[in-house]
Amino acid sequence: MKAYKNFIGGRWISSNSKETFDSLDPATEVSIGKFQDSNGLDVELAVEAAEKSFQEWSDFPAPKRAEFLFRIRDLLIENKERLARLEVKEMGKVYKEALGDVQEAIDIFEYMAGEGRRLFGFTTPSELKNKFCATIRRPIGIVALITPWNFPIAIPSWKLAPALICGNSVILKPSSDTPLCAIELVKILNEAGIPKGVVNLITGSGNTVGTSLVTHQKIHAVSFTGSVETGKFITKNAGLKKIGLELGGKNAIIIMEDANLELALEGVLWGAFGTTGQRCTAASRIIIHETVAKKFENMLINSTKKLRLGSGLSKTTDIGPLINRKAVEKSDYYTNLGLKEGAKLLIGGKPLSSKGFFYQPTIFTNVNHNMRIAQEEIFGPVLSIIKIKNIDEAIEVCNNIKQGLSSSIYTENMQYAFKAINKIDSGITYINSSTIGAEVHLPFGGVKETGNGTREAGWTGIEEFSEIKTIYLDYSDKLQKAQGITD
Ligand code: UN1
Repeated sequence: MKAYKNFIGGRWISSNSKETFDSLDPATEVSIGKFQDSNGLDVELAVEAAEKSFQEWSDFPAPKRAEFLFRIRDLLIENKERLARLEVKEMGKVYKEALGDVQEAIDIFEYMAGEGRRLFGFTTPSELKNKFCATIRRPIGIVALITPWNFPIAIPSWKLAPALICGNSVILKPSSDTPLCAIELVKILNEAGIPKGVVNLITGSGNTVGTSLVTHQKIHAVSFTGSVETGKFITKNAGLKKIGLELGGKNAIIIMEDANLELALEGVLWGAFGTTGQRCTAASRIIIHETVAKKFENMLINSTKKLRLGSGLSKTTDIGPLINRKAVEKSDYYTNLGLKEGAKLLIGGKPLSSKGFFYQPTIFTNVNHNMRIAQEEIFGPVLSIIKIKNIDEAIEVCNNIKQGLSSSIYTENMQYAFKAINKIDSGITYINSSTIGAEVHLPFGGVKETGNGTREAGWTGIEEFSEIKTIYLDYSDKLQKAQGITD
């Protein structure tokens, strides 16, 4: 069994702990490799390496840093199929979705490479004569990126690309469920010639490696995608670091009485069962007008029956496995809870008995919006249908959750659409499309417990990974005092 190493200061090295852990193929439960179960000492080494590299890297003009990012984009294109196959093996998502995941990485490196020739500050008039005011962007320093398993190439890339173009040095800690995807991504960054020590990768537990990164004095920013619980831990323990958080969602699709039901059906299947429900943006609640609910339920049951579970590498598979045994137990726990709470199970509700972490696509109806299955993030293929009487009730139910990442409404009515745009408490609202499929040049993130107000990707990704400096340049040759002070 191959043992993979950490990448520190441009070298592949073993952890000081001498311990390893396994990453399993979720479709077969077979280990795909051993990985370093790193400790605080490894974090120290990575911080030293990042510190050493920072000056040289941040001194490169940003358009020159961009050249590395364009090369990474090209290498990702060359390796797209290989990386997607690897991703299916380690994470389980179906091949076409894995290709999409790698494509998202390609897109963000391309976008952020373009930022190398922008990284805009602004100029604005001074209140005084012969004085010039402007802002510029500077890197933050050493930044820690802590990434999840559900987009094991795309999400590290969402963070790496802006962090690098802004001139930061980076320590990446990937999820212990998908360390190999991160290693292969970092190999590509290395092949593109990123200078030694600028990108470091440490595998290991959140408890040990994550905590060491979050609390380290020399690390000035942490970007994290994952659970609300860990997000709260980071907020409590990171001190005065700049923190970017992308946490959970309990996203809803609203279907109004005038909706194109065929179109809504496709959107629900894609949003609820795509990636086996394991996206922060996944739709886990359908909020539907009572007059079309019965008809839509029948359509949904018929289509769900046809979905085939299996290995993501098989062409006939619609739904891959969940990430691990715990995820299967969680989906099953919520199914049993839904039954206890009095919801009606329409279809699914069981793990498969075969090898692999498979769970049937599961749909509940007659769900009351206060039930725990309609309130808590399940991160599996378990969907709740809630009936409503009008648009105001739909929006109230939609907002009656702790988080607010994505949302969607199916309607032909402009007033309904604009009510959704203006009144739904979420970072993203789709009209006549599912809750998933965000594009990299637009801000990504959410409100309430989904985060702390930061947005990833697009221009906002630059804001996450840079500091603004304000410049006052006085060319009057005398001391001018602002705020009207004359002597
Ligand atoms: C996530 O699940 O954290 O919008 C990210 C989407 C994807 C990204 C999901 N582009 O569904």
